[in-house]
Amino acid sequence: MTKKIGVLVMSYGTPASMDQIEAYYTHIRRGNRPSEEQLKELTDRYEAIVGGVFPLRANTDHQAESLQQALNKLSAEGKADAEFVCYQGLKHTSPFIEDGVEQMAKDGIKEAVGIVLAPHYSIMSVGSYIKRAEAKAGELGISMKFVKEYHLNPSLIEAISRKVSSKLDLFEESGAKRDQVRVLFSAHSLPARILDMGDPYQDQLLATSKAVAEKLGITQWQFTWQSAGRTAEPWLGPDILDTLKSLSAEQVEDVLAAPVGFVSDHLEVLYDLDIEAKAIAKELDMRLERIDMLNSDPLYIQALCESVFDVMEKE
Ligand code: FEC
Repeated sequence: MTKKIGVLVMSYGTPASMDQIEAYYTHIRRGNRPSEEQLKELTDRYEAIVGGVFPLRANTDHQAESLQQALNKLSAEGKADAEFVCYQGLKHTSPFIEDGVEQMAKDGIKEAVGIVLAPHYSIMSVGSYIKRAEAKAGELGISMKFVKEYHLNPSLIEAISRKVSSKLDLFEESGAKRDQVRVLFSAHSLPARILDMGDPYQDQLLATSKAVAEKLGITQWQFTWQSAGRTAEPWLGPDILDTLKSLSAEQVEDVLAAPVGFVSDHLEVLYDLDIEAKAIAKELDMRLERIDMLNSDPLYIQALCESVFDVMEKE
């Protein structure tokens, strides 16, 4: 009988409906309920992007289904002697990471691989997903391996490069010079103290950005942060809104945002970039476009498959 390998596909998670926003936000805040004002602000942001639909949920569902299909196709072609079953484990909402591991145990899975739908490792992001999954798997006797990062996987770099290139084409078609478009790679900011901890997050993001820029021969690029939390401690900067102001002062007119730290359409892209950053760009009389997100792009799914097989082959 072919053995079954569980694949725990971990992602940030999004509320299931508007009335779940408070519980979701409370979980992000480690059990502290948000004030009425904070809750209203977040609810307004969700309403502004999609009027009550949460795109991250459908995207994660589709990514997990596509990954399962692709892994089993490769397995049937001889890449492995196993049947892969994907389980979702979300960071801040149901099914939680622990629920995903528990479901694997109920289904009799003894061996599993965990992968996060975020290519760059930080102890505060991917590290925390892995810690939770590892603890639950240990408790339930599942042997688990984890993909820690895949920020330089060639299929990932190719997938992002194609997205960047097709938006540069769009600038060109409307008369802008390709090499005068400033490409702004971005990712979710984290508290600046991660740098003192020797965290690889910033270096990995810069490495992805550099690899894409080199592949496409882009010289006019820089990296900036976005979506910083509203807490008293300093977060990594500069923030994209400040970067746009600096670029305007440099007389840059055409900007392409490439949020390489994210893989799906969701709030931090559809609101923070498409609404908030675009409003600032408009005030500055600047054209700001954004690359399409990877979502279930076959090359991204290939990058996930390759990362799963790589980690399985490691002792
Ligand atoms: O579409 C959606 O519903 C969810 C979009 C979403 C994604 C996402 C990814 C990351 N986050 C990361 C770090 C932090 C830290 C805090 C924090 C707070 C929030 C809040 C919302 C939110 N995040 Fe998020 N994040 C998304 C959404 N995030 C909503 C709460 C309100 C706000 O501040 O805007 C601060 C928590 C704290 O108070 O301690 C830190 C990182 C990622 C990318 C990696 C990953 O996907 O795991 C890092 C998507």
